[in-house]
Amino acid sequence: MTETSVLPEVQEFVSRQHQLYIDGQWVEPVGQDRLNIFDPATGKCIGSVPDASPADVDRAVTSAHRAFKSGAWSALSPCARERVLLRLADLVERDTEILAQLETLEQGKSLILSRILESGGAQNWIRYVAGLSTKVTGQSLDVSIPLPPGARYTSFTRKTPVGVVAGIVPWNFPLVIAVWKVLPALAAGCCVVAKPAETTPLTLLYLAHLATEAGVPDGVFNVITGSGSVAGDALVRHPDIAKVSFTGSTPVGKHIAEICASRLARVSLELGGKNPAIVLADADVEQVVSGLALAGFLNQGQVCAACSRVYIEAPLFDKVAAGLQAALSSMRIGPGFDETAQINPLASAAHQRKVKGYLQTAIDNGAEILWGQEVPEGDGYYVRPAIVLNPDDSLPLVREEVFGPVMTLTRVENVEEALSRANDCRFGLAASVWTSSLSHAMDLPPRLEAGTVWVNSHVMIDPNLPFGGMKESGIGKDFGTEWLDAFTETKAICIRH
Ligand code: TAP
Repeated sequence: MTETSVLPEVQEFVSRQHQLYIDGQWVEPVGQDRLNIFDPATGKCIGSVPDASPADVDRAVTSAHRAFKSGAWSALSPCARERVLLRLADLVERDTEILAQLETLEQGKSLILSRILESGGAQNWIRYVAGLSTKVTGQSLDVSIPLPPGARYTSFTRKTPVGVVAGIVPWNFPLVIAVWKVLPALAAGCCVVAKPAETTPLTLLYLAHLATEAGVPDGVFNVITGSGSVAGDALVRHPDIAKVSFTGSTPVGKHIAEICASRLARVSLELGGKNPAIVLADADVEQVVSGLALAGFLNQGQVCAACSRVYIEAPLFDKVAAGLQAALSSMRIGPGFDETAQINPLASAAHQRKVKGYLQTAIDNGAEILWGQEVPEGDGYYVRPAIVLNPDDSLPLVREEVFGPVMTLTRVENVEEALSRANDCRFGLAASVWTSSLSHAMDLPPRLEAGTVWVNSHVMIDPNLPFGGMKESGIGKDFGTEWLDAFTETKAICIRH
């Protein structure tokens, strides 16, 4: 095993006495409570951040509200906003290795993945979103208003920023999802208070340092660290929050939706998934095996769009199962800083317990399981990856989001059986179809109940491809040009002349 050394800048940042980022300043929280951060590869405490109280949340929202009302950001020209955000992307690029290492230290994922999808992905998404600043457009509308007789009207719509946005971030991709929650709001002219997950706050705090350097005005972007049940809840309930942009689990998303409904605050919810793949008898087995091994075990399956259920037409079942077993056996397990390891620890001890619990229930029910390599000795949050063969559909790991390195393979007799079992699920985030037939590639995606459907691929996302769930996987879309709609109000203006 050869582990990449942690940069001195990363060590220094991790060990800082972190504060809250409010009104462009680093400020002490009202209380003394702190949240410890653990290295998932060792289980050791590596630092801490403030556990913000409702009073801290109020300070942050008040600062964002004041900045919004002042027009310091929303009244800047679109080009000026775009310039600041592009500068932020350049700074993320400058510090890309620091951000990648911070991510691996606090979240556990492979450093290679952190470089490509977190610090690399953040740059791409920030640049895409920066460009949206100059694409906020309304429409010109012809109207037929009959009164008073002879009156003429010119009508158009304008998109105006919705106000102060709460951006709430999960722990599976802490940096790039923070970018998804914060940056489009800024592009639309809103001000933001962001909250990271309590186990993975470091990269969002680092992004706040870069935002100051990029020239984001004071109060426009604030970060509070703290628990979901106290700081997150106070943020969502704050009367000056006009919009909540949330990525996380379905139960918390439903709870947030109820709070927002009580005062009609706007809300976008990017929630959990239980994403199926349908493998048809005419699929290319090699492509299926390499594609699904990545889609199921990338980031240890802690991916909202991960493929967790595979329905395979009978003639290919044994070949695909054997191929996936071989792929799994070849995946080395080790810490994220060991660049030769493909499977790394899960993000937290609590999550490790949860995933092991799903597997134990499957074992207790006699499920047939193909295992990956043994996990290393020690206190890291590792879970041995597993493929469960033909599980009973009533097992919790078939019906619920496991969010771990666990995939089920189920033999089906035909396309219709595959479709009906794939759709028999309360989630509807993503799905894939594996086939060499053009007609299946065209016919099946519209019949799958999922916000994104890939053909001969799975889990591939892009800033220009709208992404979001159907059913209990959420409300609203991230990405694409319609992203701006989530952070703007459409105002109709009608001028009589
Ligand atoms: P959650 O437990 O739902 O937590 C997400 C965020 O919400 C965290 O910052 C959490 O803070 C906060 N939170 C918890 N309770 C809250 C409350 N009552 N009010 C306000 N905020 C609250 O999700 P997670 O376990 O971090 O993330 C994994 C989930 O995210 C999975 O279900 C996954 O599918 C989903 N996800 C979805 C997508 C998309 S795009 N659909 C992308 C990534 C992840 P604490 O950390 O302090 O609890």
